[in-house]
Amino acid sequence: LKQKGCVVWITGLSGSGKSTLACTLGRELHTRGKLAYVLDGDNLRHGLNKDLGFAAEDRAENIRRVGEVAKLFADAGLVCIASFISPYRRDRESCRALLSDGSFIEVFLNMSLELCEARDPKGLYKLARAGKIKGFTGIDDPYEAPLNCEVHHHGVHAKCYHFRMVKCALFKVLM
Ligand code: GGZ
Repeated sequence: LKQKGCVVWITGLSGSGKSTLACTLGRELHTRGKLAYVLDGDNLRHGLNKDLGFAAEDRAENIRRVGEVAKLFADAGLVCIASFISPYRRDRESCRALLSDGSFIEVFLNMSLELCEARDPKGLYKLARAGKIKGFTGIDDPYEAPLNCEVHHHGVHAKCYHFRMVKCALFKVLM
């Protein structure tokens, strides 16, 4: 196996399209013969991280564990695509520090809160506005945007931007 592993780290608000992009990217890589694996809330927060909630220290621990697992996948030669809100800059930087230079590709889906809230695919923003979910990212919990990410995408609407994003990310992955 001659594949060099890396981590593609997708960050952004809830509803910014992280999971869709992660999934598309994973499929694109498979068609190109690259081994890839997606880590997201669905396979982490229901298993390894099911003891964690959304308080700041829980999110930090969530991201710390994800970073360590992503590093293991990268060591094994896979492209590990991690799709988490990961709202705190410091936590993302700690994950970056686990990887060698060039092996951590941070992708920021910069979709405005207004658009994410308008989409509200799971109705969570509505619940957060009604005070039924406390500490929701973007509403009453902060999101710290990356300062130096490898890929920065200004989202307008979720459907049509993925291809360009995927190609951009892929280019860096395949270099
Ligand atoms: C943010 C929350 C919260 C709170 C539940 N804040 O749109 P989703 O549903 O599928 O994505 C969100 C997911 C976030 O999990 P992460 O592991 O990515 O978060 S973090 O990186 O901050 O640890 C949302 C749902 O969980 N969710 N409560 N309070 N998102």
